[in-house]
Amino acid sequence: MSEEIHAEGIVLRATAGFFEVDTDRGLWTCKLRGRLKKEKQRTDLCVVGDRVRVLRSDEGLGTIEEVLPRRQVLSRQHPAQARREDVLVANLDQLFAVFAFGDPPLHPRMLDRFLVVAEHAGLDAVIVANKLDRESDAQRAIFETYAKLGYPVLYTCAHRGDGIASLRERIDGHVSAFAGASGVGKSSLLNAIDPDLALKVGATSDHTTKGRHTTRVATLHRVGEGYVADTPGIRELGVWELPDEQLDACFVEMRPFLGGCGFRDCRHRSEPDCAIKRAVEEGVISAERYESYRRLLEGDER
Ligand SMILES: Nc1nc2c(ncn2[C@@H]2O[C@H](COP(=O)(O)OP(=O)(O)OP(=O)(O)O)[C@@H](O)[C@H]2O)c(=O)[nH]1
Ligand SMILES: [Mg+2]
Ligand SMILES: [Zn+2]
Repeated sequence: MSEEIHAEGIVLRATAGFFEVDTDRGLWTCKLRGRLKKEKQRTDLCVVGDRVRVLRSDEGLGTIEEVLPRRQVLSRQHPAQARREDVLVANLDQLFAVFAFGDPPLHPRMLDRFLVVAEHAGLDAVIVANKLDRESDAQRAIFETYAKLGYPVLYTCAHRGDGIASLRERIDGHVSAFAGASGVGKSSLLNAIDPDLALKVGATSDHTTKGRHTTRVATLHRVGEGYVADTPGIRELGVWELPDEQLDACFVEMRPFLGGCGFRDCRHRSEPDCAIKRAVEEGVISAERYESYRRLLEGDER
């Protein structure tokens, strides 16, 4: 006697045509319904983060009957085809930009890049300052400048447990991505919240493998009451598709000055009567942040 069970869930993992779906009835392995597959020959038909309706009979494989509309997607340019993009993860609402005291070095330019990605993608950005046990005044001063811009900054120590409860609180109820250089402690932080995750720590910090581009697939982890994407290639994410004229608005402190320049299409480089450059000269906008803006505009870091 075969019983059919309907459920709704979220795709945690997608590999070779199989999808791991976290449903209200448990974790199911599913395939896409044939009709869905035929609709379009696309690889982004169903991706990690998608909300789906699934059907399962007995203990067998589930079938994804329907992919619900996406609220948001984070994509990256396909390395081989400049005009194609891969959807990496759908329905994110939060980006954690994870940095550390001590090692690896804190690059404000990289932090600004993550913040621009988040602003452009409409994600809430949260800055995590990990390895609090190695705190230095100079680095704390850098993090504090971002707190002053209005970004939440969480000071954490994955080893001692500082800030882990607040981090968990921010994760609950959201679908988030963790972005940050290798070695900042992303996996350590997630393990500190939920030791059952048992994520590998210190595994990829081997610098000899750094140049090799392993195209891992994005995976969502259930963490606390939320989901966190372990997102490969976040460095390549998002900014490439950002038109020049939208870049200034991705810097929160520039927003009040937009529209105040002499030229309507001012890019705030060397144009006369530029409200942004004036604000930089007056110290209202930091020279560091302006430098990040310039570099992203010139495409050096896009
Ligand atoms: N001192 C100190 N070390 C930490 C802390 N958190 C993590 N580490 C160490 O930092 C190293 C890297 O931690 P991971 O959690 O693997 O870092 P990751 O960001 O996941 O790195 P990738 O997976 O390579 O991107 C490990 O040796 C951790 O033990 C911390 O709060 N304080
Ligand atoms: Mg890791
Ligand atoms: Zn201007």
